[in-house]
Amino acid sequence: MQKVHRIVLVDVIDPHLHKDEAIKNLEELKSLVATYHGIDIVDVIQHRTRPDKATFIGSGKVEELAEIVAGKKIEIVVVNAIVNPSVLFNLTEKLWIINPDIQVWDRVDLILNIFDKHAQTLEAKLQIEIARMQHMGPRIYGLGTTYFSRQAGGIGGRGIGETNIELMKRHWRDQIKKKRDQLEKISMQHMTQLERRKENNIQGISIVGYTNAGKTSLFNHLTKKKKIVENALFVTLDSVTGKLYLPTLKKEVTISDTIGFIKDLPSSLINSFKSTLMESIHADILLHVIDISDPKMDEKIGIVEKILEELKVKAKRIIYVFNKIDAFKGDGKKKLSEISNKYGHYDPQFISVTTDYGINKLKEEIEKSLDRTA
Ligand SMILES: Nc1nc2c(ncn2[C@@H]2O[C@H](COP(=O)(O)OP(=O)(O)OP(=O)(O)O)[C@@H](O)[C@H]2O)c(=O)[nH]1
Ligand SMILES: [Mg+2]
Repeated sequence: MQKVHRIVLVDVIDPHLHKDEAIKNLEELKSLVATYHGIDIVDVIQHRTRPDKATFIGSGKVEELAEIVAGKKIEIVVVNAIVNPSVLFNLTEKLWIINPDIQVWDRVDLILNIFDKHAQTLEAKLQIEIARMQHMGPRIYGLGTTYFSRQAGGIGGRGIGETNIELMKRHWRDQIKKKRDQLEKISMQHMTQLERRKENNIQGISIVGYTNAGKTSLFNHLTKKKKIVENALFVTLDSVTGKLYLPTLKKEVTISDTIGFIKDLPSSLINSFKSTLMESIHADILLHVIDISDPKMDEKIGIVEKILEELKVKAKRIIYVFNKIDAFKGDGKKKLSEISNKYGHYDPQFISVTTDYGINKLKEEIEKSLDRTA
């Protein structure tokens, strides 16, 4: 049995927002916590126009948080934002007295820790280590600055503290460079493979989309592979390529499944995953898989579109694949017309991997697209 972590979620919300709405906003963070095998014991939500500069929540709320940490044996505090490293440090300092092992994370820390648990290949592991080092670096220098300036103050000079921080930074940079060089070698192998396929005129399709949309389910269905599918976030971290035979075109193409996207991914994290995402960046066609039963569908489409733009994908065509239509509840006609208005130029397809609905039509659409882009 995996250890279950006792977690408190901390959020600051607009004073005008209703409590129910605030809780809804925390839903994705709660799914992330569950994926990490955590139990969200309590939520500490504060209404204020903007987060406190030093501790995210105000000092009264910090007291409340400290009592919860003590009373409920909390191990991890997760702040629902990406915050300045000093904020996490200040909060940790206030909670240390209660639990010397307390960890205070932001959203990115939580995501990185999930990645860490799910990573299987050397490539994924290296990418996570680099992302983690980049994310943690400033926090450690921050800690160093506080620590060393106190120390230096005590012995009457600033020089020692600064030199030590410089040394630490240099060591950190060297470590990151070593990992980058290792990753570069793996990326080069990918690139060579891709180029070989191009030379042999083998076209490539790549499945992308928000996490938990059903990408791996679709990939398994099309390739008859058995990659892990789970109702959790970031189940897939690596890129896997399979083959798809297209009967009308009488040819085989490659199809790849990869890591899902989520909101608030810092660019540095996306950049570290470029090696895994290489198949998607260079694919001829992208299948953007979307969970049509998700109330936040439009927002999530927007987030994926933005990340694809950041990645500078070269695909000649993007097909929007609306999955899970079996689970859609509501006015279907209205939804269809909204989709065709908003996303009509992406040849929307409607499928359910679970019931097999629309899969043949999707394959025909893929054939048409490939025929045009060949
Ligand atoms: N109702 C319904 N559920 C589906 C359908 N397709 C996939 N799912 C479920 O959606 C969940 C996520 O599926 P995955 O295929 O793992 O999703 P993913 O996009 O690969 O997720 P990550 O790799 O974690 O980003 C699983 O519980 C699937 O069983 C569908 O057509 N209908
Ligand atoms: Mg997956």
